[in-house]
Amino acid sequence: MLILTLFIKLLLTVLLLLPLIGADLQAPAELSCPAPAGVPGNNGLPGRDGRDGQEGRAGAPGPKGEKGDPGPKGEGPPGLKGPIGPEGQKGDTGAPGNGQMIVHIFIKVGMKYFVSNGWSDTFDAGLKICREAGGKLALPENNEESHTLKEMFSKITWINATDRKKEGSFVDSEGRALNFTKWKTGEPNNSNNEEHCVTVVDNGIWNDVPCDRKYFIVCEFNEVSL
Ligand SMILES: [Ca+2]
Ligand SMILES: [Ca+2]
Repeated sequence: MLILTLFIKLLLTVLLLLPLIGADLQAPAELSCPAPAGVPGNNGLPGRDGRDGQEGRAGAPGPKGEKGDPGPKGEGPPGLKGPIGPEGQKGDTGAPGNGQMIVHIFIKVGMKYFVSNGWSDTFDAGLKICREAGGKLALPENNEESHTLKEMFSKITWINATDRKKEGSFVDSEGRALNFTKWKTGEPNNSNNEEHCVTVVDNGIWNDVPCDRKYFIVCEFNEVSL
């Protein structure tokens, strides 16, 4: 009974004190007062990059680009051997060996003989052929000889005159000055600075031409050398 009495007293005490305790607990709320709205804060820092999205569809083809520079030269293996070509033209008659000369044309002009086998070759080949035959490349020394030399073939023929050592100063193969000349009008003109040997052309007149061309070769002999 005593315990029950104490319990009841305690309970009553708690009930009496409870409003006080609740008032204390609600006091802060009752003490707070409404504050004015604050100033908005600054924007925060940008967030981290998001993850890669899905691959998009292929775009339309771009415009045609400019033509590029040529590529480096290729070096492939050699090709197959081609077929045999057609037969070439008959070559010029060769010079006889051992200084012999097969004469096709033999003409005596004054004290001189013009001899030829009908060869066509370069100026230097003509000098060699005539020297090996015991004569020398023909050099007309008057109008009759010059005209005869041209008439032998009715075509261009070499004569023994050159200005290879000194431009414009024509001499024979032994360096002797010419005693007779019969230049065509406007010749010698040393065209393209490459004409250093002499031919007899139309009507026995002369023209300087490049020495490596091929014209008829006529050798001359005097009566003593025959
Ligand atoms: Ca010349
Ligand atoms: Ca000329």
